[in-house]
This record gives sequence, structure tokens and C-alpha cells, in this order.
Amino acid sequence: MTVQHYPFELLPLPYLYDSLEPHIDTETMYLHHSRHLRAYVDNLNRLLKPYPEFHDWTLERLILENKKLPEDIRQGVWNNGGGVYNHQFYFAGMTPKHTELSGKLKDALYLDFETWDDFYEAFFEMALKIFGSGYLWLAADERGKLVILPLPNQDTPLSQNLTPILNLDVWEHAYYLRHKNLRAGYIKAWFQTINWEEAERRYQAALLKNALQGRRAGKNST
Ligand code: MN3
Repeated sequence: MTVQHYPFELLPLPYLYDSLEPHIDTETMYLHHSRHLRAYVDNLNRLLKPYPEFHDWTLERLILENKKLPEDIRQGVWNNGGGVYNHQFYFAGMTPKHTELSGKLKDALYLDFETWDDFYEAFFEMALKIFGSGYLWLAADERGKLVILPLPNQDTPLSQNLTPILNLDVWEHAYYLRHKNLRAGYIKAWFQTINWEEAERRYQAALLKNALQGRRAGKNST
């Protein structure tokens, strides 16, 4: 992902609105990207506009160092910055191409969940159970161990020292037009769209970042 800061832009989808058919329908993708994500981008810019001292802060920094922001925009930036980050991450985590779980992420997934079915069932059940609006995340801890993590609203795993690998948006706007209240159908459909190549890139980047942090920590302790 390119480094972004104020003024944030509505990044185009890496595919067309109808590219994920029949799994995710065109109208849902159009509204989700051009209305919902645009609103988060516009709100975030509006909040930051009067505060030039934060105009060079990246999305990640606005989330990780949220407590340093002035109180009147802190929660708004948390919600809307998270909304931008999470949606960009979600859209880039899907693809119309056929991709397969492979590489280091595949090794880790089998190590941490034993079988594909165990992983799938655990993820599916937790996605079904999220109450209200939020996301289900697959994230890596500092040792590369994979965890499935439900988070409410627009919270991100970044603030828990976890590196996100995949996220499933279970806000109703992500599936209501096609699936109405039946979230299970949407979860199954989303699994058909996962961009495993992108997930593998994210996982390898997490391993590299953690390895560098580990070496730095080692250097500082000697
Ligand atoms: Mn959404």
C-alpha cells in the first residue's frame, strides 16, 4: 500500500465493481466503495483539516498514536481513520482472480489450526457470532502465530500489536442487498474471493517486520 496522509483520497478498487460477481454483487460493491468508504475518507479529512500538525501522519500513525490527538477529534479520527484503513484492507484482500493459500501463510495456518476445515469452521463460526457491526480479522502476532480476532466497529488489530492478514467486514452494508439478514451466505461467498497472494505478501511482511524488531530488541539489550 502506498503511504497516505492528509488529504486522504478515495483509492480506486483494484478491480471493477462487477468483478467479484457472482460472489459479491455489483451494487453492494459500488455502494460499499463509492458511498461508505468515501464517507469515511471525507469525514477523516474534515476532522483533520483544522490541525495541520497532523497532516503528515499516516493512517497507521493516526490509529496507533490516537491518544496524542486533541480530544475533540480523537474518537472521530479513530472511527473514520479505522473506517478508511479497514475498508482499503478489505477491498485489497479480495480478488476476481483464482488464488490459493500457499507459502509461509499456508505453513502457519496448518501449524496453528491443524487442518483447513478446522480453520474454516473456527473463522466461519466467529464471523457468524459477531454481534452488531464489526470485522473478523486473521492477524499475526509478533512470533508469526495466527489468531482469529473479532473486533467491533472500525477497531483494528494494529493497536493490539498484531499485524492484520485478512479482514471480513460483517457490517450489514457489506451483504444486506444480496443476503438480507443471512450473514452465513455472505461469509461463504467472501471465502471464494479471498486474495491469498495478497494475504501471503502481508504475512511475509509481518514476519520480516517482526524479525527486524526482534534484532533491534536484541541489540538494545546487549
Ligand atoms: Mn464496510
